[in-house]
Amino acid sequence: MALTLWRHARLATMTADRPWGWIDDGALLVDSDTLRWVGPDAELPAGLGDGAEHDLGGAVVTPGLVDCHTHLVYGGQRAREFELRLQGASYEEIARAGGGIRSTVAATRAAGDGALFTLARARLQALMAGGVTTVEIKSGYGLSLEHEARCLRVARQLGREHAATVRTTCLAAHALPPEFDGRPDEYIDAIVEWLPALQAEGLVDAVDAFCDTIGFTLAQTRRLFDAARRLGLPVKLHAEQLSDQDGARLASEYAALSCDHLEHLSPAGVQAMAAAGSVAVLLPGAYYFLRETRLPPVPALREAGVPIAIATDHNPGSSPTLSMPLMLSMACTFFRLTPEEALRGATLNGARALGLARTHGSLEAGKRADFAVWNVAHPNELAYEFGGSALRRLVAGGLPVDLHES
Ligand code: DI6
Ligand code: FE
Repeated sequence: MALTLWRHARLATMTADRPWGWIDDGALLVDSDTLRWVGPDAELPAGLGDGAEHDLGGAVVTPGLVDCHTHLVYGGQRAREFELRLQGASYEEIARAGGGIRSTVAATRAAGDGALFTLARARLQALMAGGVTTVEIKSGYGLSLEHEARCLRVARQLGREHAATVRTTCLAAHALPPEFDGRPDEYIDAIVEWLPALQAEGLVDAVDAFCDTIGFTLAQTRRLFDAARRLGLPVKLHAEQLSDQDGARLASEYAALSCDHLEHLSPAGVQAMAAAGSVAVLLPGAYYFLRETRLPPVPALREAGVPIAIATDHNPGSSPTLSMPLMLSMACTFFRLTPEEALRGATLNGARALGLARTHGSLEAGKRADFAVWNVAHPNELAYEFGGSALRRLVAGGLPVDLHES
């Protein structure tokens, strides 16, 4: 493919050297799916040939957004559970009574392959309509070898059929399936047995667990992480969401890519994450939807130099949103991130949380040509507006995305 030139953009490259990585009148030179050159328009190299050229007329351009934590593949929905919570039942009570995650597991197992794919595809397209070009998709609503594999295959198929980059994470340790009632250790043994087969089929980029009072214990999480390590798979952890289990410290021992949620993270957990270089993935949609009141320790994370990412956590129980622009707003309003920190969290730091920082998440020569063109005059408006999407166009892997049918 010939070179394509995108000129006269106000570029928020999100490279680290200056606020927003700002370039006032910038140009992007795209070679196939890769950025060949990024810089001030006036400094464009000579002799580029006669490829296509687009004038962006001063529009703001950011890296394509990275949604580094989603549970996109599942059947059914949980609006009834939402009503029950409004009548006073808690998320934990519903989960302990066999609702919650388990009810989605039943709906997921009952859904046919085609239905599972169609539902997940519509969700991915909605995310892309908000500017997302990279998405992590977790399993965790199958909870058997057959059904976890089915969900991960759907995720892989989405990646093949869309311009977005899809990373898959095995979250079989999300909840205890009914057939293992009262036998959580045996369930962990089973996952440890499944992992090599899932990995051999190319279905797993990382391993995750839900370490909490209604999830799995530290010791169980450790056994799972040991198995991941034996297979050379990186780990992530749903940590300190509903209570402090010291999960972030455990995850740090395994150099986790990220610890996610973190409302109950302790100072020792912050230090462990800083030492391990793990990303703190904050999930304002779940904070909002569960009416959490405890805030993740953002000032401590900042001070310790822990990179902060934000993501939708899209799932039917605690965060049924498909809008990364809304997460930018909520990250600022609830968690007091600056608009620039929020955008960095939705781009470069999201890529770091997926182990993709060398190829994704910022506008730099050598990275993938994923970028979003916005109907705003300054990128701080992306976090300021809420409830809509100011996206004008999206380019993924160098190709314009049809936003009506991405
Ligand atoms: N924490 C969450 O917020 C989601 N999973 C998890 O471990 C909720 C999943 C659900 O309620 O279906
Ligand atoms: Fe989650």
